[in-house]
Amino acid sequence: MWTPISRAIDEHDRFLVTTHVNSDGDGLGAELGLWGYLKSLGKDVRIVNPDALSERYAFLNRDGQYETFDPVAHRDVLADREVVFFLDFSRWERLGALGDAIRAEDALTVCIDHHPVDRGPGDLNGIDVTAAATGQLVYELIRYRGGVPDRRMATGLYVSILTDTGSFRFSNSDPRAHRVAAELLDSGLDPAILYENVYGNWELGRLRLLAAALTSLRAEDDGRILLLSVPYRLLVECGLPMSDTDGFVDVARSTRGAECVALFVEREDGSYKVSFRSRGTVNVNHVAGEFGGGGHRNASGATLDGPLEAAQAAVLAALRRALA
Ligand SMILES: [Mn+2]
Repeated sequence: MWTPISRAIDEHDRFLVTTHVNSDGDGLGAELGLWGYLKSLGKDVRIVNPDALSERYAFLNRDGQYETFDPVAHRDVLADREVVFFLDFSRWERLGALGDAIRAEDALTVCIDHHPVDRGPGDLNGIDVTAAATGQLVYELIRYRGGVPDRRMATGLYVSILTDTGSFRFSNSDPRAHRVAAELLDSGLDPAILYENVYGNWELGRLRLLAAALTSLRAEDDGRILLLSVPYRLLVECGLPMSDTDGFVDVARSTRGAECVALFVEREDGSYKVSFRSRGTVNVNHVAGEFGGGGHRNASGATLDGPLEAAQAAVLAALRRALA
């Protein structure tokens, strides 16, 4: 899988690295790892993302390397890139307007991802659905090429695995993920400090958002299905981006007897970003697919139109079918 991608690294000098909208710890961490590695080879590399870095992950941005796409400011940068790396997503739509700007140029596209997809979006695709995180795949690519991540790269790659395994609690926390994490710690990282940076650094407003989400709880079918919601006006009141609701769905999922959970977060336009979680063999990747979304078997997402009542009714019906 790595041979053609490795060759593309050798044969080119100007790279762009990007991840999906609503960037998460895996996408951002994988970017930091790959960015650092390409720089260590003397390459010209930029990270340009479709939206701004969440305050939560500011600790990854010590070198100010994360740029937010601006169609005017980045026109020349995009025009002279030879290779664009897509990290942690497999659908062009997940790039928003940045996707159109990349399509308008003729750079080679390389996708590295672990989401299930029929056909990868890149000219080259390094897709492995058995990998716990995209950052783990970036690590394996670096090792394949004989490289060893330095502490800065290792920080990103460790955060990728930490966040996509739910702090080594999900079923993807397999021996391979643990082995890679252990090798990353060998570069001198302190796992307690990284954990504090990611999970011990909540703003007070985020606690208020969680409180609102929990207050909105609807328990259906004897608690086998849990629905939660966060209204847009509350995000505005708390001054926090939608990404600060990441993880709320996992809080609900820890309830005994809960087999599927759906969190509805309202966007400015009145549509809802819905995050799904399930246990065991209940497949919420299929459920998200019914609404044009996707993800993994036990964690997925989709967008639905409002109002909330109608969106929840549609999702409830789909979850009941998935449970049946
Ligand atoms: Mn991921």
